[in-house]
Amino acid sequence: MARIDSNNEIRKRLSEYKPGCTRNIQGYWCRRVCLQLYGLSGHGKSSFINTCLCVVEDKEHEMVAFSFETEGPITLTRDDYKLGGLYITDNRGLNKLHPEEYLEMAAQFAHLRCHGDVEWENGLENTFETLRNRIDRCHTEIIVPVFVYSAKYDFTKRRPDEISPFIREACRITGIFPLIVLTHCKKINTDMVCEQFRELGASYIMSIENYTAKNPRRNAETDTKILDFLDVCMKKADQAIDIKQHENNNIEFFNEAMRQVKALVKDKLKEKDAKIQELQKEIKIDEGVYLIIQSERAKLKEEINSLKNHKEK
Ligand SMILES: Nc1nc2c(ncn2[C@@H]2O[C@H](COP(=O)(O)OP(=O)(O)O)[C@@H](O)[C@H]2O)c(=O)[nH]1
Ligand SMILES: [Mg+2]
Repeated sequence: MARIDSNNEIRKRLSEYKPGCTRNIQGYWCRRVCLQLYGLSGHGKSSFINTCLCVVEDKEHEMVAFSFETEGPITLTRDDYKLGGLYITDNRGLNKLHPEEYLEMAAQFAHLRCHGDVEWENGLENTFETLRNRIDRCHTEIIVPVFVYSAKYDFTKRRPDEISPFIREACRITGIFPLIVLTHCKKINTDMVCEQFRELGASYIMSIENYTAKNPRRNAETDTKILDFLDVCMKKADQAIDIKQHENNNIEFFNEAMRQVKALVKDKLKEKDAKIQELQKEIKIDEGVYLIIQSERAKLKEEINSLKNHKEK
């Protein structure tokens, strides 16, 4: 009974939540707190959103954010969902924890991505326009990074090294150490995975079994975990709002923006170099043909001259 009261208390706090309110610092710069989920594709990000939505709204499970059984990335758009006064965003899943995904992740955490289409605009002009339009976000939004990892996947020797930069970078950009959500935990002992994440520096790790189409029935344990998690998110966000009010967010924004532009320019230069090499090859071929024609012409000339001489004799 006490727990139900406490769950309803958290639901009420969530519905009334305004950035900064848990520290009595409302009216400050931040107008929006967004929990940004990230992690490998198929690890349960969309399902986690659906789980949070039905728990916060205290209703039956529904597939609001699309979730599929698949190997490839399915979430191609970044959509916001409201959890009371918080927002939660479903990002495109990472595929292989490759460096190019690392750059994309950094852009998302640095307020550089619009919602909707995930693809980075092509062309420098569009990129600059996007940056100009996004600058206001770094003054009005706090991002709480949430790393989602399925406990059914082995945390092999390589995994911590692969994941570590994604955790550290999200922390550096947002100022908040990512909260870890372990999914698929029903039949799995998560002690080892938790330990590995702790070694990477995580202090908040939650293990849950998402509500899904196959497992839609809500239970008190999962509901409580989700609400406790969201309670922690409100507190972490307000702590960051408090700290960041004295910081100049422009510098972080521009540093990240410049890093993105540099990467884009480097890519474009690579493309141009490849094209130049291709054209040079074609020119060489043309030069070869020209030399053959010249030599054939010279031979013909010689033959004509010798014929002429022969005739004159
Ligand atoms: N058993 C179980 N299945 C899950 C859990 N979370 C997600 N799934 C399933 O895993 C698949 C991929 O989940 P999805 O939420 O689309 O992953 P995303 O790519 O990270 O958004 C779907 O078939 C889900 O139903 C969980 O905690 N337990
Ligand atoms: Mg998804």
